[in-house]
Amino acid sequence: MAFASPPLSAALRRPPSVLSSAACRRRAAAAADAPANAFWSAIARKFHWETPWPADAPAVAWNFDPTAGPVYAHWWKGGRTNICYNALDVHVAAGRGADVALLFEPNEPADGRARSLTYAELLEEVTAAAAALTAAGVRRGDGVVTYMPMGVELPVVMLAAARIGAVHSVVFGGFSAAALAARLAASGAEVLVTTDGVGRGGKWVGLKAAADEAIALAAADYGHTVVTQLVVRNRSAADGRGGGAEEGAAVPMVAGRDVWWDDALAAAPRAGGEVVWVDAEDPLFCLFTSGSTGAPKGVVHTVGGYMVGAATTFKYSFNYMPGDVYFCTADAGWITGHTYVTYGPLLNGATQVVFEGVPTYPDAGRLWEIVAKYRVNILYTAPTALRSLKRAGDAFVAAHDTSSLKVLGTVGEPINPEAWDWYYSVVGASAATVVDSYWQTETGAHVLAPIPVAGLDLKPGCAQLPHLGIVPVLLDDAGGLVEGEGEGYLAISRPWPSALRTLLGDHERMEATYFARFPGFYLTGDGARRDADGHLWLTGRIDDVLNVSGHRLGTAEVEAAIVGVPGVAEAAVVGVPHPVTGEALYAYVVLMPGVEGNDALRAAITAGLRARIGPIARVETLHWVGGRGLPKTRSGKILRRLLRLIAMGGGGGDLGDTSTLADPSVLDELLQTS
Ligand code: 6R9
Repeated sequence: MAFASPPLSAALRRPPSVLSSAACRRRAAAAADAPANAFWSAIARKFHWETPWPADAPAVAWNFDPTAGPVYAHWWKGGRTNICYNALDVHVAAGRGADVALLFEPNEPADGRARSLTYAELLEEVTAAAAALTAAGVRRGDGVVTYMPMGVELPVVMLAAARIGAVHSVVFGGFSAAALAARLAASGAEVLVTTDGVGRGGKWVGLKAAADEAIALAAADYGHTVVTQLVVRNRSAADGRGGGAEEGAAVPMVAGRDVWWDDALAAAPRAGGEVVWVDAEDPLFCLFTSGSTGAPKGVVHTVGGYMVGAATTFKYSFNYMPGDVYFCTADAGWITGHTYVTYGPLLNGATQVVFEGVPTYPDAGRLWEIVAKYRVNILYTAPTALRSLKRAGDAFVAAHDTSSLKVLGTVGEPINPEAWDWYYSVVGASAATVVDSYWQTETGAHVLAPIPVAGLDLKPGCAQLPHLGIVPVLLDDAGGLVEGEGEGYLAISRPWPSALRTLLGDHERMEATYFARFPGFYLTGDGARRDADGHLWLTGRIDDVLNVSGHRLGTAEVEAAIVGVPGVAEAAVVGVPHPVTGEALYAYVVLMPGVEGNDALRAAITAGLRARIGPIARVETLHWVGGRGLPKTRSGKILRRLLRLIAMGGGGGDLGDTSTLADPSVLDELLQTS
């Protein structure tokens, strides 16, 4: 076992009881800090610290109340460590270098690219990669952006950046050039690491061409220069110079800027890959995610707390035992791939499968084939994947031996009881436990989960219990605590190690988004209900964030992309339930006078969304709005509640309170056109 931890009971605490004033709440919080500090510090000490944090300092110093001063939470500040060293060197030094770290499974089951890497081999690759980044000018605190598919190289680059104290910003390979350009500029990174392309299902997706376009856009639109682009060779022609985006075709390289990854590694000096010891509160990465308003937010996580949170939640949520084989289907372009592919498993010295492809290619048995091939014990995937695989039929599961499975994790959105039952009874043959993990990019690690060792009766569709050291509360509109059974805004009342520290370049936005409405609490943006057993059920977002196939999309960014299409005057987007993707986009579009809503305009909107965001932003239903426009209040606020009801079929004729509408006749028109 990579590290042992104190008993679970120390951290499985109930929320504090009713507290009457903010001052009283703060006093109680300070008193409640002591056991939590001791608990987390006991775990933190299991890691390697080059310099321990000051002995007389508390584990955490914090303030969640913006009316009392800046919001912050610092864990083990002053201690110096390195997360890459803890994920790799520690295991090799302890004689576990021959243990398998990564089992790479390619998109095509039998194309000969499957390979495995031991901890010693992974350390060698990461050390060389760190030297290559150093040679490219990357130093402690600098940004490195990646735009890569899932594979071995993505975690290698992330770990290499961490090794030299750089800050990685992974941009999902499915985002468009425009989305990448905005993130490149926001991150300030001068080094971009990309890939020639990747096979995804039956298609070859060229990434280098989009990366080139993004670099040009970043320069033109934001005045931002990418100095070096490192290009991982996946399957471009071996000579690699000049050509297109087809699989096996050559890729054009810009002299002086673009360097093949393997050339960079070969040329990298032996020195330069050494571990750079950083403060626990140095930034580790920035990951962009969608908010309810404006541009995507760059969520910043720091080294020490994130390391402790990622490792601890991986171990307990999945009841990880040495020797277990773990398989998470997430792409490291999302937070799940950061915490539960790159960092959590490796910090525990685990063996994991890294999968390049999709669950439905060549057929819907692909995941079960991988489970059987590697005797996977712990599987972690998303409800949307389960729903589409369930639709394909049980025979795909039955064709493979999945009896090695002991833990079945799910994440990304609420799991509907039908998908849960199928996961439990068909995939797990009623012999494995289902762990529905609730968390967010901002929380860095699991927040609610039915931890298997807690000996719980599982409830399908319920994330159930607070994770270690998490104190969730439900708040009502006035900010009062909802005690006992009831529903409210899900918030967290005390700091936890892997919490976000800030939003890149905009600390005020971080305070405004998560702390201003209910001072003293981190507001998740989700609603939840507490049942008679005290278990928590997520009820969905309470803001304008949509969740399509487990991917977060802000209504504002989708609407901006639609309004950018010539002929469109205004747009409003809502989410409606969908049997496979969980939620689907339903867009109300108001056209310019004289413009007609037809197939050509529909195609232009689809293309506009792809260009501004990427293929994940797909509108399921387009609703051309008539001359009366959208339902608005007198102050011009769009009444999304009404739009949601109409999108779902008109609420059976009952639209509830419509008295705030400036012009009630818009409703009749919308109902007639739907
Ligand atoms: C890890 C991740 C976060 C949002 C979150 C919530 C939804 C995630 C969930 C869940 C119900 C679960 N969400 N897991 N809702 N049950 N088990 O997905 O991060 O991309 O930041 O999304 O996803 O709405 O607020 P992220």
